[in-house]
Amino acid sequence: MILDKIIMAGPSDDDNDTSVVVETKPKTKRPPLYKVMLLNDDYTPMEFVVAVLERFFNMTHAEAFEIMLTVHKKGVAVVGVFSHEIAETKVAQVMDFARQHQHPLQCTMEKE
Ligand code: TYC
Repeated sequence: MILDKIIMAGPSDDDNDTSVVVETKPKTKRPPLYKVMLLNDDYTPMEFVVAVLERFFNMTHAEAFEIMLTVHKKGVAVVGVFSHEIAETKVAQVMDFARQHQHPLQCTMEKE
C-alpha cells in the first residue's frame, strides 16, 4: 500500500502545521482477460477438434478429447483464458486452420 503524506501548511508556515496521512490504492490495473470458446457444429470431425486443441491450446490428447466432448455435448466450452492480444491470435489461428481444412468450426472470444 502506498502512503501519501500531505502537508497542510498554514498560510504563514508558523510551525502550526497539520500532517494528514492518506492511504491511496496502488493504481496498477491488471489487464482484462478474455475467454476463448469453441462452438459445436454437426460437420467438423471430432479428431480435427482434438488436433486443434492439442496444436493451439497445448493440451494433451486426453485433455483435448475431454474438452472436445464437452463442446459436442453442451454446444460450447471455454478452451482458454488470455490477454486480448493472445486471445485474438488464438481465435485467428483456429479460424484459419479450420478454413484451410474446409471445416465450419467456430472459435470466439468474450471478455471474462
Ligand atoms: N459435433 C461434431 C461431430 O459430431 C464434433 C465437434 C465437436 C464439432 C466440437 C465442433 O467444437 C466442436 N462430428
